[in-house]
Amino acid sequence: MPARISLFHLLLLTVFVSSSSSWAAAQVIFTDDFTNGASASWGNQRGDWYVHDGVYDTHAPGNSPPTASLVDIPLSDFVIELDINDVGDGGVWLRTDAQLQNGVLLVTGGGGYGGGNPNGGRRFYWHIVTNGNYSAALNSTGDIIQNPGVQDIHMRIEVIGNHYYAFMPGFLMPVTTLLDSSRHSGFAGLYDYSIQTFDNVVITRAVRGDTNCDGVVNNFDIDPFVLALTNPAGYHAAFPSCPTSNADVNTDGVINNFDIDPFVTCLVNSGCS
Ligand SMILES: [Ca+2]
Ligand SMILES: [Ca+2]
Ligand SMILES: [Ca+2]
Ligand SMILES: [Ca+2]
Repeated sequence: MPARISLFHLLLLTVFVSSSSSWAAAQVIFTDDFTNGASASWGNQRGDWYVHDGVYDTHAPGNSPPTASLVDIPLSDFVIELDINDVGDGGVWLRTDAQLQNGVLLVTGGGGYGGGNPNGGRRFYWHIVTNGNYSAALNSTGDIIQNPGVQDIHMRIEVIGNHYYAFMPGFLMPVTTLLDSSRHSGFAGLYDYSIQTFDNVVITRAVRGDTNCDGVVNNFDIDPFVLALTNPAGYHAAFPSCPTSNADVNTDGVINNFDIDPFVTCLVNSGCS
């Protein structure tokens, strides 16, 4: 079995690869808890964003066009985590251009406005924005927000390769995913069309192959990689702030034996190309 041979190669690598063990901080590149106003990195492109009570909100929520405040850091593969309080209609911009004409928009608390209440949405889905035009709602969940307009949620969105994953605590699998090859980089930000507010935004740069999230790819990543491959829940417990997609080295959306050979290639090259 080729996969077993490759695992054997991994074991050999643990013996033969000499590693420079440089500890780097996890690749967190942006945080804001809005304790002292909003970071100067927020662009406040649409909606008149402001901070009150330690959270980020709009004076002018809207969806035509959707409001936006983007973090001015270009991103390709990354994870954004955030708290959404009183979740209603709103969402998270991903890999959008600065003009908001091309990008991906994850809608949180969607599906409510059809009932006339932007605070009543219970679903998550995606839009792909192309030259200012919005796709239909893609890959919608069912009604998974139990108390829209009231409930506070935590979200973790992973963006790697052509794959977008939206996670919520309490769900083992992503609540919804998107496969799209139209965008490779861009900005991340927030969208608000309801009473919901945002807090505790953390953006982490994803590094393929860096399965222990110390910022480098070396043989200290071998054991975590094998753990991610064989025991995803155990991996997430051991490295809770690490993008699980770092182990999806061939970026096909799943972590399996087909990631082993690409991972070995990344190891011997001290990083993935
Ligand atoms: Ca806060
Ligand atoms: Ca709001
Ligand atoms: Ca590492
Ligand atoms: Ca894979």
